[in-house]
Amino acid sequence: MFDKILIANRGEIALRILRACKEMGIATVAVHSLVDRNLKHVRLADESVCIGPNPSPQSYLNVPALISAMEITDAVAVHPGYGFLAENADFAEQVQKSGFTFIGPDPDVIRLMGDKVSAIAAMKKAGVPTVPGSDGPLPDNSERCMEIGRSIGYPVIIKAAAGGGGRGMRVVEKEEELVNAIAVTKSEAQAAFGDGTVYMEKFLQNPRHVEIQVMADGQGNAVHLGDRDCSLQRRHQKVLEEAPAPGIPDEVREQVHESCVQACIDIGYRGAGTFEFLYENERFYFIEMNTRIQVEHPVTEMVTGVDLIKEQIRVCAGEKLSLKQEDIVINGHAFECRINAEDPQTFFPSPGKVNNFHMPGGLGVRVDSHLYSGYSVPPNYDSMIAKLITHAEDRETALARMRVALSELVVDGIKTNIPLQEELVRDENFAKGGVNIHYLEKKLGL
Ligand code: MV4
Repeated sequence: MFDKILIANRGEIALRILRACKEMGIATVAVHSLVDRNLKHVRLADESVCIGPNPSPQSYLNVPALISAMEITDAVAVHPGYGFLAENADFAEQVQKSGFTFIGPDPDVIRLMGDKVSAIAAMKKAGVPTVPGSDGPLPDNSERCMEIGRSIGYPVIIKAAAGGGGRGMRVVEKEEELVNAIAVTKSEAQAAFGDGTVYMEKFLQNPRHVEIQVMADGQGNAVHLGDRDCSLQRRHQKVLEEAPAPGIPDEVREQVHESCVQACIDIGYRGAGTFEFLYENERFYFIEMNTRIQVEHPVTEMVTGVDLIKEQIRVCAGEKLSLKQEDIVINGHAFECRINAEDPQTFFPSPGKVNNFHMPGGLGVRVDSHLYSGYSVPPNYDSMIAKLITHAEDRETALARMRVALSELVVDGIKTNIPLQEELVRDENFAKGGVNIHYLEKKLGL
């Protein structure tokens, strides 16, 4: 096992990783920007290194500073968390070339999944259901593109191969708009990602966002840990997630789970991963794979009882998967409310000092947060300040538990989205289960 891990992240996920390391008896190095010197995990880590000024490009994205920090502290592995460098294949490669271990899949696998065209091809080959589409980059030929569009049927969506997470895509309603839409998406993709490759898919009008959690050891063993529904989102930012995804027929669910496990084995996957699907009319359609631990991983931990961060560390240290598929049982239901420092009406970030912080508690209540009374939320980073998670024997009870937990939560001094979350956990349609990806934006009148 690793002697010492450097945590290349901040906030709640850095604290989450720190806790896993401590449980495993692994020494920890926290790295932080200037403004982050008082973060909770920095105080609790065995060692800490200031890696640069506040802007992320000069600190949390500063690869030479991170590698230097590993060298001077004798850390042997780096956990990237989510965001920042978590899915940067060049960073993973630099880490390896410097003689350290990147806690994640091989750089080549990150690269394969980072290019959505190659990711979809790999998934299709492994038997994962995909969206009807161009099955490759669009050619530089208008006639051929129009033929592809006609064979798929309108509406279609043009996506950048280097995009993902909602960046670099455009819906096309009819053939007359196709050629222009391709040209615009291409030039935007070239400017944003330095890669103008685009592909085409059938545009699904009212899908849900359902994702499958996997864990693999890169030695031929892989398991799935069930699914999550993350349909409640605004501008591609998830707001409230749950596990398992409600109302999916057992056969449909089992088939897609198995296809994800097979795909992990096919591509030699190692670590934690998430297969993102659109789900519509009882069918799954693969769209992207995330090669990192995700924000919403706690709902899966609550219903499976598996510590995903510890397992991720174990398999990336070269151990065989400690889990067998038959030992993974989905127990009850879990919700996660993302608590953001933002105006609940305008969604504008609201940094500043938290005068008072009161955490909810009780059976089946979990709070993943780096907050404490007196902490100042800096303006430089993501506005998420806490994740409130509830777990119970069934969906209704877990949702009732969330209503109680939210009513106990106090974050004083800054604006937060707690009022929005209070409204969502009382929404009748959400309570029924299975709202689609447009539900929240429609409710908000966007
Ligand atoms: C789609 C789609 C409909 N049809 N692809 C947006 C984020 C990126 N991961 C993929 N996205 C979408 N791809 C096809 N063929 C609709 C979306 C989409 C979406 C997906 C998941 C969660 C929220 C979303 C919000 C708007 C659009």
